[in-house]
Amino acid sequence: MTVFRSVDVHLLDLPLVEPFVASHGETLGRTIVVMRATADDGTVGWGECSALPAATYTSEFAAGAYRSLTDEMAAQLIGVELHAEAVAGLLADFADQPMAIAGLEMAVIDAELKAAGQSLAHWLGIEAETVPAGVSIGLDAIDATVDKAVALAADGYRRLKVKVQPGHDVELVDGIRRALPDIELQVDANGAYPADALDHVLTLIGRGVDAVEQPFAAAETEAAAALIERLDRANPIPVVADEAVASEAEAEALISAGALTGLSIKPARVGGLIAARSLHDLCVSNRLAATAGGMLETGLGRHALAALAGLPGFGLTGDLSPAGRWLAADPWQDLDMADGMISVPTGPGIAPEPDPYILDRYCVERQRIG
Ligand code: OSB
Ligand code: MG
Repeated sequence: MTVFRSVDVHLLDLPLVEPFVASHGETLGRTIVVMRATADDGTVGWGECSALPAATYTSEFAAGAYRSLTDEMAAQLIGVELHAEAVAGLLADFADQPMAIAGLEMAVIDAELKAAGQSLAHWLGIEAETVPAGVSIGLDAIDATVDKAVALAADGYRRLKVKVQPGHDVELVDGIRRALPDIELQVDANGAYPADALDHVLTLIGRGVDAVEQPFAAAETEAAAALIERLDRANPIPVVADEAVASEAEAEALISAGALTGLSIKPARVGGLIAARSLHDLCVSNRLAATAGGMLETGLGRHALAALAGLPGFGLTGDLSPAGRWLAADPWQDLDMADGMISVPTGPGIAPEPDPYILDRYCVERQRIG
């Protein structure tokens, strides 16, 4: 049990290496919330709320999460006997803000682990020392995207996840397949295809796609189920849900409807690392392909993701690139990548302490609660 005396919430504005473009919108800079929780005994834990700068992917966004965390949520953690497993329950009134909850829970987990001198990987029972590196590629002109795919494959990435949308798909997959016939290739539409585009999605898959992520909007359960049924005969690649699943209950409903055969597990989207671990277990017991999903995190969030991805049920390579794939500046140390593999972090807590100068330089607002 830990009692926290303060939470320092920071709103950062970090520069990106290149814009991140998906069918839901464009991210030009990485506004992101991080928080430091300080326990009565002086132990410190860091958490990240990975909500994007704008409410494009889900309804949460960084500046809104900052307000919510500083106005109400962080105060719930102060002065009470607490352990990480209790955080989600304590914040049940804020269940519509899973990314903000995930940030506070991460800070509590980090503090507990640092106090015990344990790594997140140890806490999760991870045996793997490395996990395969995968990388996401945003929407861009076809030629430029194919060039990027070739360059990233040369950097060692084992899997490419390329963003697609209607009119920006078959030619792109053909181009990548011509250049890289053997690479593990996933497409992610962020729900951009209308339900009646089923035949077109099947055509796209037939060009050499190994997994398809969220082809239809989150609510289009029947379209996803129809796609899975049609694939059964032809080429049963995983149909991976991302936006459609924020909780175990939603995952179970889609499993019953035959509407998912894979799941992108993002700790932020599902309310934290503990919920992410439960969803991983659900995937294992239902024989679903699981993949560790990224959210353009800082090195802190990427450290957490790299440990999580070491769980044995993650059979599909995740969005597991170093934070520097997207961020041009980052207060946290980055992941180590060599020969297409990412090292599972083994230091105490989730990640080493951030660089205070870089944190200061890119911090646009901060507030101490408690
Ligand atoms: O749809 O998977 C997505 C990033 C932010 C929001 C949604 C998505 C993504 C990615 C992962 O594609 C990119 C990454 O973190 O490397
Ligand atoms: Mg996705």
